[in-house]
Amino acid sequence: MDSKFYITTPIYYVNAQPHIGHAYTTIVCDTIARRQRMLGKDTYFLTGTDEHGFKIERAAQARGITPQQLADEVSGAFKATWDRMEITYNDFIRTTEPRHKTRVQHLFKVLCEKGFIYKGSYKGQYCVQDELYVDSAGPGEPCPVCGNPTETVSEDNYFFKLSAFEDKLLKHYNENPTFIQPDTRRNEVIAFVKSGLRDLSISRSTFKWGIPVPDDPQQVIYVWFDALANYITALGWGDSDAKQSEKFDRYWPADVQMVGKEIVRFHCVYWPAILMAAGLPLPSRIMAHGWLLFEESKMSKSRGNIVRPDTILQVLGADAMRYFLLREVVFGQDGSFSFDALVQRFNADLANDLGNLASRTLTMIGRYFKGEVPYPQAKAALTQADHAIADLATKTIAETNRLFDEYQFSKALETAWGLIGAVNKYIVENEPWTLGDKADGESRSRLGTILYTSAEALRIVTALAYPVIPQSAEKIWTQLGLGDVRKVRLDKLKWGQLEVGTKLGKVEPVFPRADKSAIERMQKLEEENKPAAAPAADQPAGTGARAGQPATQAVAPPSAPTSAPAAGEKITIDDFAKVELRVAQIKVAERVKGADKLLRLEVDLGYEQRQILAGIAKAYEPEQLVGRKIVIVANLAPRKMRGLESNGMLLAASLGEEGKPVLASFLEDVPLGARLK
Ligand code: ME8
Repeated sequence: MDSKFYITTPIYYVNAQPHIGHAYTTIVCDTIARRQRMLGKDTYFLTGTDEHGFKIERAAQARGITPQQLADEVSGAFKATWDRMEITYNDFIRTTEPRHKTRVQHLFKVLCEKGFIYKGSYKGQYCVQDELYVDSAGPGEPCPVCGNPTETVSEDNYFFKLSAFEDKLLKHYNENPTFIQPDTRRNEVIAFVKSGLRDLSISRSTFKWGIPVPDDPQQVIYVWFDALANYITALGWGDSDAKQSEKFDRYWPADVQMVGKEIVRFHCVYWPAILMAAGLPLPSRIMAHGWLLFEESKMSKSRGNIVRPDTILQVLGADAMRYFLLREVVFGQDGSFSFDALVQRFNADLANDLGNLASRTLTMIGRYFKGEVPYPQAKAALTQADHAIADLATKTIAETNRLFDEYQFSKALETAWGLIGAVNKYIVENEPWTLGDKADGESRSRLGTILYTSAEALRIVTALAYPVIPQSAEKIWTQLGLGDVRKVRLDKLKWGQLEVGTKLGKVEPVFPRADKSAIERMQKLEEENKPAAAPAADQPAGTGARAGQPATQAVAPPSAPTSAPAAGEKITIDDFAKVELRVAQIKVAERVKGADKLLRLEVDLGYEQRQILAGIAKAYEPEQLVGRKIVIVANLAPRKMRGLESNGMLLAASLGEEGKPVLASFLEDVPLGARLK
C-alpha cells in the first residue's frame, strides 16, 4: 500500500458529556476513514479529548473533584461512546497523557529556540466562551466570533509571534485554494488575516491546570496551543526517541482535519502558523462543518438542549443515527435534529427502501433457487428494463463515489438510494413472484434474471453505503453470502461482479420498522438522564412578594415546593452558606417561543457559561439585558421547562402587586464569578 490517509476530529473538552453534536463530527470522520480504507489507503484516524484549561479546573471544583478525576471520567465517557458506536479510530489521545505533555513542551522549546516565542505582557480583550484573544475589540465590545461581550484582561505571559506569519498564511491560502473548505469559511479566514494579525498570548499564570511552560512553572501553556499540538504529538512528533516518530513520518501532514465552524480560526490561522514556525508541513485540508441544531438552536451543554448518542443507540442503533446525520444535514451547513425526523428517515429509507429490497430479493432467491444466486439470461435476451438497471448501477457507482469524494454525503446517499428506488420499482413491475411456480425454462430463466439483477444492485448499493451504515451493510453482505464487506475496493466496484452460484447466508430482517413508541422511548430516555423537571414556567416573577412590599428574591420560574422556614423563623449561617450566590454577566437574552413572561439567558460566570430561564420578559426587553452583570443562585439543581434547561436563577427585587422584578446589581465593578457571602 503506497498511499496513506490521515484524518482527525477536534479533541473534545471534558467539561461536558458527549452529545450528538460531537457524534456528528466523529461519524463524518469515521465514514471518511472507512471509505478511504475501501479505496486501498493506509488510513489513520485520530480522535481524543482536550483536558486542560480554566473551564475544566472550575468545572471540577464545582463538583468537588480534581480536574484529573473529571478528565478521567468524561474522557472515559467519550471513549466508551465511540466504542459502543464502533467508531474505527486508530488512536484516542488525551492531553493529560505524559506522551502529549512532554511533546507539547518540546514544541514550545523549539519555537523559543527559533525566536518565535518571547515574554511580554498582554492587556486587551478576551472571549471566555471561545478562549480567544480578540484584538479587534475595545473594552465591552462583542467577540466577532460568538457575539458575546469580551472582557478586559491583563497578564504577563509568553507570546507567539503570529504577526510574522500574516503574509505567509495569505500566500498559502492563495496557492492552496482547497486548504480551507468550504469557501465561505475560507473567505472569512482570509478577511480576518488581511485585517492584521497580532502576536498571540500562549501562556496563562492565573490558574494551574495546564502543561507547565518549560523552565517557568509559574505559567501554564495556553489550552489551544496545547490542544492543537495533539494532531502531531499523537503521531509521536517531539519525542526524544526517534522510533516514536515513525508514525509522524508516515502519516503527517494530515489529509483532512475536520472541525466545527466555530473553531475555524484556531485551525486555519493559529495552527498553520505554529506549524510554519516549527518548520513542519501544513495539513492538506481543514474542513469545517455546520452545527447540529436541536429545538432551533445549536446543540450545546450550556443551552442544555442536548441529545445523547446512547439514547439513539439503545432504540434504533448506530446506523440509524449515522444515516440520518449524513443524509439529512447538508454537509457544511447547519442542520436540525428531531426524533420525529430521525424515525421518519429510518422507516422510509432504511426499513422500507433498503430493507425491502434486501428482504424480497434474498427471500425469493432462497425460495425459488435454494438460496443460490441464479444465472441471468444471455445478454441478447435481456429486456430494456434489465439493461436500464445495469446502466443505472454503473452510473450510480461513479456518481456516488464522486459525491463522497467531494464530501457531499447527503447527495451521495440520495444518489445511491435512487438505485434502490429503481430496483424496487423494477421488481414490482416485473412481478418475479408470478414466475416462481412455473417450471418451464423460459419462466425460470426470466425469474433468474430478475433476481440476479436485483441481487447485484443490492450488492452494489450495500458496498457504497457501507461507510455510512457499516453494521447493517455487514449484515446484508453476509446474507448475500459474500464474506467481508470491508475488503471491497470501491474504486473497482462494477456491475456483474456478483458470482452466479453464490450461496446466501441466513436471511433475516435488517431494519425492523420503528413504530411511534420509538420516539416516546427516546424522549423518555433523555428525560431520565436529565435532572428532575420543573412544572411549566411562565408565572410572573416575584410571586412570593407581599403586595406593596419590596422584596429581593430569586427570579426564576416557580419551582417545586420546598420546606421553607415559617415567617419569622431564623436560619443558621450554615443554611445560608449552602446557597451559592455569584456574579454573572448576561451574554445572550432572547424570548422563549410560546411563553410570554419567560426569557432565555446565557450568562457567563467567568469559569463557565450557562443557560438560565427567568420570568422577567414583561419587565425587561432582551436587548436591555445583554452585558448586564447580575447575581445568580449558581448551585440550584437544573430544571427543564419548555424543553429548555435552566441552570440556576437570577436575583431581583420584586415590586408591587404584580411582583415587577428589578435586577440586583452593583455600583462597583465586580469580577465575574465573585461569590456573595
Ligand atoms: O472546541 N453541531 O471542544 P468542544 C455540530 N476542545 N458539531 C458540534 C456541535 C453541534 N451542535 N457541538 C459540538 C473544542 N460539535 C476544543 C477543540 S481541537 C484542537 C480543540 C463538535 O468539546 C464540533 O466538531 O467544544 C465542534 O467543533 C466540536 O464538537 C467542539 O467540541
